[in-house]
Amino acid sequence: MSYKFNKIEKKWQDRWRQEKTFFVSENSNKKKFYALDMFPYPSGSGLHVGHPLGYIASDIFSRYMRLKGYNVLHPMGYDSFGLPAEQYAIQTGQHPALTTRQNIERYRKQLDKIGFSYDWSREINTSNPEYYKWTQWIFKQLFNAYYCNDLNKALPISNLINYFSKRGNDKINAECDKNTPKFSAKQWKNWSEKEQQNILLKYRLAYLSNTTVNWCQELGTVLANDEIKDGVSERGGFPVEKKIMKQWSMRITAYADRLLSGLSNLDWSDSIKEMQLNWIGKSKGVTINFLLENHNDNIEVFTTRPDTIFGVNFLVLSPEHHLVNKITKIDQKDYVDEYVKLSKLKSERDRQSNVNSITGVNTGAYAIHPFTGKKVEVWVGDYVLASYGTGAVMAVPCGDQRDWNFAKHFNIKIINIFKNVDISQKANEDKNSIITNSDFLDDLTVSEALEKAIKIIEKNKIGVSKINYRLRDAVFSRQRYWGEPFPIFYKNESPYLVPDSCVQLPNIDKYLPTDTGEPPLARAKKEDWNVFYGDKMEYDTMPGWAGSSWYFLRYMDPRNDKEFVSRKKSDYWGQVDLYVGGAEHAVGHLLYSRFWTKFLYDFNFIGFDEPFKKMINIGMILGRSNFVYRIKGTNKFVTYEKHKEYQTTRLHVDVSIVDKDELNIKEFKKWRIEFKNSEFIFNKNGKYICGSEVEKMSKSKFNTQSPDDIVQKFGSDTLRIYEMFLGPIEQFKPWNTNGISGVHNFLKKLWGLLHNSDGIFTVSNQEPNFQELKSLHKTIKKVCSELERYSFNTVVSTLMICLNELIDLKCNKREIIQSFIILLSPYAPHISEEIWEKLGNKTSIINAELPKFNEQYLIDKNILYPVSFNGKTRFKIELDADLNQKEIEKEVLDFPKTIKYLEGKVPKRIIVVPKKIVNIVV
Ligand code: ANZ
Repeated sequence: MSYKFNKIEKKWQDRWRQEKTFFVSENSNKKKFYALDMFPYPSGSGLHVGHPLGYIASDIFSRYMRLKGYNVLHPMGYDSFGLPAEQYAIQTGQHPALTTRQNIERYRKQLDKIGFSYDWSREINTSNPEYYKWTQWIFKQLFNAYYCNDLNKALPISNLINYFSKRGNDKINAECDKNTPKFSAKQWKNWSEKEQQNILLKYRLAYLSNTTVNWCQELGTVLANDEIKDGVSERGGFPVEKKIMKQWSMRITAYADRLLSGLSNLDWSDSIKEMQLNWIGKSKGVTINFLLENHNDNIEVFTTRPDTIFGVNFLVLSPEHHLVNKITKIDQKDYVDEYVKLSKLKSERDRQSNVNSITGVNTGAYAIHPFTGKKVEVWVGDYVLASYGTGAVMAVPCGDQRDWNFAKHFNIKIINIFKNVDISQKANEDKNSIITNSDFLDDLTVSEALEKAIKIIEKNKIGVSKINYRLRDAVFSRQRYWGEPFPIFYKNESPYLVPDSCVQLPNIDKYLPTDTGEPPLARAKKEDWNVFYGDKMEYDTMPGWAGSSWYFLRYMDPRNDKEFVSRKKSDYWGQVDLYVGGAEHAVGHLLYSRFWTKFLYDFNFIGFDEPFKKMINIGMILGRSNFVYRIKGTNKFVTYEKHKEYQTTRLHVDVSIVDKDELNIKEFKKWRIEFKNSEFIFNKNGKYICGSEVEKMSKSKFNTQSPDDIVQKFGSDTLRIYEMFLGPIEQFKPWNTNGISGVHNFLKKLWGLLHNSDGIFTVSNQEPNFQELKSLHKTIKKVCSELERYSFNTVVSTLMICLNELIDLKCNKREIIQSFIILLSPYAPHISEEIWEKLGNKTSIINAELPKFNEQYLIDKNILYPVSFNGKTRFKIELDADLNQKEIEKEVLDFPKTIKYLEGKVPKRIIVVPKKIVNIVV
């Protein structure tokens, strides 16, 4: 019987489903292990071979940990709110819930065919109200909380209300908006409900505030910075402008320090840690006050280099700074207004990266230098960001490149404070404009000078030391339909929490903004909402990262309708022990879920404050794309060899109609209606050869390979092994199927070893010999040590070597095969279950025990004897070191190669030098 993988795989997938083989429960006295994949967004195009790479790795590891005796939680679900389903709904009018459901079904079918050991009874889906009611619940907890800087944790907002009514906010050390006024208990009590609510919003961890956003009128929504390219929307190329809008935000900045310090305990790649570190961007510095000339206000700047204060030439305000309007002199007003207007059109990224196009304008106002008492000009420049520090800088051209560029551009005289001339090279070029002036810096190192500067500044009450973070509060509002509704209603323009458990997404007629520019949910009439309170419901929905910030907790207790997760279950499963997924979420999902975990920990809802202990970032599988070259303005295509002779446009062509780079012309004409009558310029062999390139595997590049085809042709065990065999899991690697038949042959050879020529399963019950045990134990040792360091690809070659050795030894002995199959089972679970059953086992191989490695078999007891004929060495033979002369002679004479070299002659003499050589004289 040949290896009928299709039949075997179906049989076991059915059996696993029927017997609920992968069901896990927390009622276990085994040690737990939690292996998690970054759950997919079920897109309309289904899975390609790149998607399951990480899933296969985590599945192998989960199965391995089960064999090691752990109780393993290995769940899967869907991150199913998001833009593609909504776009599709806008185009076709189909409800996104419907397309999402269809896509999920398709994904599930594809996943099921790959033989994953997921406990599907724990499946979750973020767009299901049963799930998102708990996302809303977490939002409510965040709304009802503030951050206490004394205890360094989140606390109930009711504590704060209590405190305000007793003592105002004078002594409270809590995170709050910059513009929070000081007030007394008496003031608090005299305020209206609305005024009190407004104050509380300045403290809540989920809060509503005026935020500067990138508004795109045509798309009717706010865009993230990375959705804007060169000042226009990436999608559609529409203008984007800065606009102040009321938006929900999350006060993640309160957690900045804990998000930083927590990194040190995580077993994550250095590059991801580094990205989080930079994103959080902790800077120690000072805020310094500059009095304005003839004005009551003063300008507060943030600097990390207070030691350079004697080098201040001028101050620069960001265009959005609240003083710009107030202090600008009449004759400068038109210029300043125009400048402020123009800078609104630029994204923050453009403002910071365009070092060559320096822009700015003088306000005509002056500030007073706190030490020298001299006048310094106040400028406006968009390289200063409103949202960082205080939105104002003291410009020190001889210390800071951007200030230097600014000064040079506007011809401002540069002060040099570095007495010993060590200033930037450019400054040296222009010595005439340099005035030397320093007080702090004489003979001190930078850190000594800094320390001294801070002391003097604080003593003179000119400024205070301050830690600043680059991290911003996270905008949590989207003007979209297909996301979680907020559990919020408005009364008298103040937001309040909906008391019921869930606000469901109402049905609406169109998934577009209203004519007046309100979000799609504003289309819902009162009766369309399942609950309705106050004057109106919140029309924004939550961003994509809401549901994914806590999903790993829901898997622990997915059907609990009383709590988001019971404390007992989250205590049992604890942190994710192994998290597998791409590196693209480094500062999004991975930061937000750390933040929510810390928050839930503060309120004692869970007992750990970091979600993912160990993480592996999988490298992308790249696709090989093919191209055709269309001669501009024609429907004629020229072969790759000649394309440079013409002006052409390069177009992706579906790799499935290309064979070894040769285009199938017939299929090409059928592929798209516009190519029906296309003409071709062929190469000298009359062929059309396509260009090629390795790039990201993607539907839009027509270079995807579906796992379904491979499963159909070779089976999923082959697919699983092959994906691992491609190379180290963390590396980017191109997909090619050249080696796949080699992997498939490996499984066929295994099948062949265990079936006789009549196709009957046969194993021997003989005791294994030393040689066989040595091969097995070497393999046990290597498979385990490689897996423990997540080297999934090298395990495959180890198993292949072992099988080849067993075949050479003609070993089909039960004891050896049984252990080998257990080692293989995480990679090739179907064939392993089949053989396991044939070996007479009654329960699934996942309940087997990992074979124990025995060092004794690796101690080399054997000797490799060179065997020569008439003094000429012909081959080597491995023999037990304990054999005596007679036994050695017999082993050598019986050996097939000896018989071959004797060519039927009888040896005249056999010389055996024990432990050295054998020489046969013929
Ligand atoms: C004077 C100075 C002298 C500065 C010098 C640097 C070097 P990090 O380390 O990133 O925190 N800065 C402050 N607020 C800013 C804003 N809103 N937009 C743009 N730049 C801003 O950088 C802090 C430094 O960046 C501050 O220290 C300030 O320039 C500038 F030799 O002040 B420094």
